[in-house]
Amino acid sequence: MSLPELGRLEDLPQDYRDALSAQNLVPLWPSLRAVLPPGKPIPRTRATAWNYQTLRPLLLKAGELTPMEKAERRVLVLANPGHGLEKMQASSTIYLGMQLLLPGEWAPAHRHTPNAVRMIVEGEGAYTTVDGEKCEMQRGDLILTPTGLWHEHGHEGDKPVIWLDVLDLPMVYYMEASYVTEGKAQTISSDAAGLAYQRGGVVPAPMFTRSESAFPMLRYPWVDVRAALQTLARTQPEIDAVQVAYINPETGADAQKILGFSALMLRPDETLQMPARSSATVFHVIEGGASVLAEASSFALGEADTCCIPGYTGITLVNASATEPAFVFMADDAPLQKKLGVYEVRNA
Ligand code: GTQ
Repeated sequence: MSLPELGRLEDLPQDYRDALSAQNLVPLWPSLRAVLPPGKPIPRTRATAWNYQTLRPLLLKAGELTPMEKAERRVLVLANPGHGLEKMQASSTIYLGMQLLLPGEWAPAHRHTPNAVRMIVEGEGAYTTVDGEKCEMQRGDLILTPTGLWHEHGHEGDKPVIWLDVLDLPMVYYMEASYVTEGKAQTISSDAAGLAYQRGGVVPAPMFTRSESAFPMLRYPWVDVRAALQTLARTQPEIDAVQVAYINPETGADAQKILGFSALMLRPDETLQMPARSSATVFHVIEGGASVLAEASSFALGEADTCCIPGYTGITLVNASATEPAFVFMADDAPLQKKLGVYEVRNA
């Protein structure tokens, strides 16, 4: 059923419009259909892909052009043209950046209100210290930098290290709650506190006491996540999707409060139809190749390529190989939408 057409701003006498403006008043009806479109939102977020082999030399060039002291964080932001590049957002809530650290460099300690995670893309020997815990960075590892925790990055290896930053910065910035505090180098208190969580089904419980830390596990090593996916594929071949969620092992809740993270194994030759969900989704290929098809868009992603698909869009993923699995990291804003009561899944 089509909705009745509403009056336009131009239909109103100019002196009346001026009188409204002078009092900081705005008539709703000319804009009502824009803010409450029928049936489904009109996203600003455009389906967009970023090719790693194209952005990599540009990021390495930034390493020549801009020393660490002039960057603090040497990052090229994966910006969605639908929002305007200067907004530095991949979707309405998600920020993506590729960060470069060269051998011997140090990105100084700070803490901020937005939550971050790092997905390590290439290189060896770098580490990030989060709340005193030294987390080594290896390909495919996910490292949390939750809101308010001190963090700094260092590099003891001999080749460039690159990782993907995923932050809820656009959301926290929109709330006018985004700020940073600079700090001194942290004293490392542990380099393995999270290791005690790496066996499913058991958690540390000294003297029958469980951790009350809001973020008990900061590093999710890729070797373990990959092994979990392969075990799932082997033991439950009938499963709809070989997918695992990154969670807080103490509570079982999402690893962070605003953005959600998961890893998916596409079996050889697999085509996976994902229902339209209200949340926007980011895909980043850890290993292999995958095509992402979403309405009129289609991206053939290779290793380390990244794309963002707006919400309310059905998505089909296709493994490009008939013989090898593909491994894909995903980020979305479903935890936020669920907390706010606006999360939806629309089955075709
Ligand atoms: O590494 O702390 O991509 O503070 C953007 C803001 C990374 C970081 C980003 C940040 C960081």
